Amino acid sequence: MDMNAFSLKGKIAWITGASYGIGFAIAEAYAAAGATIVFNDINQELVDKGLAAYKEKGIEAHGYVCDVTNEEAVQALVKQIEAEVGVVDILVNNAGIIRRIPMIEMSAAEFRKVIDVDLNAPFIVSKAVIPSMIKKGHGKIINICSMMSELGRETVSAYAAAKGGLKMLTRNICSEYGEANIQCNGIGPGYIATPQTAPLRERQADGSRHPFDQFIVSKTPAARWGTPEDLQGPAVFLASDASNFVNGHILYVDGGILAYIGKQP
Ligand code: NAP
Ligand code: GCO
Repeated sequence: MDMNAFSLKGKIAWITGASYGIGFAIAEAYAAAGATIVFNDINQELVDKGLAAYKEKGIEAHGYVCDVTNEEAVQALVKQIEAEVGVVDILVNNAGIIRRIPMIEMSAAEFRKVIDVDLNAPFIVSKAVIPSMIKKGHGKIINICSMMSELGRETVSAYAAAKGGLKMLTRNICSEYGEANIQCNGIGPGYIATPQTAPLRERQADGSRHPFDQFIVSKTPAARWGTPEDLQGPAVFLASDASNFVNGHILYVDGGILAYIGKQP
């Protein structure tokens, strides 16, 4: 096998919401594999923070302010990226939010907001890049899904609904555009230590570990939280020619959570 199939040399990769966290780690890996990095985030402060962090790693990233829920802004940004950098070969729909609120206390507006960022935005951004991918003859779209694409738990009804929907959007993009040589796959991260999950790992007043932290470690065969770096290898694989016949698949990177019924108390 030609190991260059794993290379991303000459490719342009756009990772949404990638100033820090999982998106940043994926972008870092893509740059190491040879790709040119484009990212956006919701405000200038985050983009500047991201640009500085990429620079520190020796990566010349192209950073833009763009709210991925705003279709007009996304369409304009795609035109700008194509003019300033080139046609996007690899899109990672990473930007996401969570609201942990019991369902009967959650307003419809809060529910809609989560669906808007975590499900409608991947539709909006994918729709904006697919026409140029078709013209170019290839494209890779990677949607960042979740354990909640498969499982439920208290307080995350909107997030689970969105990430479950994102799994099916992934399969539908594969179904509609596979013939155009576009591969659309998902990555389902397990519990990853990032600012998004920091409240679930906060130390208790007495210095002991958060009960949810203990619960996740006991529920994960790997017996630890994941790190953003754990997602790098799978993300490079799904962006590279090495995965050209992998389509509509959700690759769970969860230390084994979905395989495991849990420890007997
Ligand atoms: P994060 O630390 O919260 O980063 C997400 C980024 O997206 C932030 O920079 C955020 O900006 C940005 N963003 C939010 N709304 C946006 C919008 N409308 N337009 C543009 N950017 C926007 O999250 P993460 O933990 O790295 O997670 C990244 C992705 O992985 C998310 O889709 C998340 O659901 C998913 N995921 C995370 C875990 C985990 O355990 N951490 C597990 C499974 C899946 P702000 O800082 O302003 O919010
Ligand atoms: C939660 C978590 C999750 C994770 C992740 C799991 O409150 O249960 O925040 O939903 O972030 O998406 O894969």
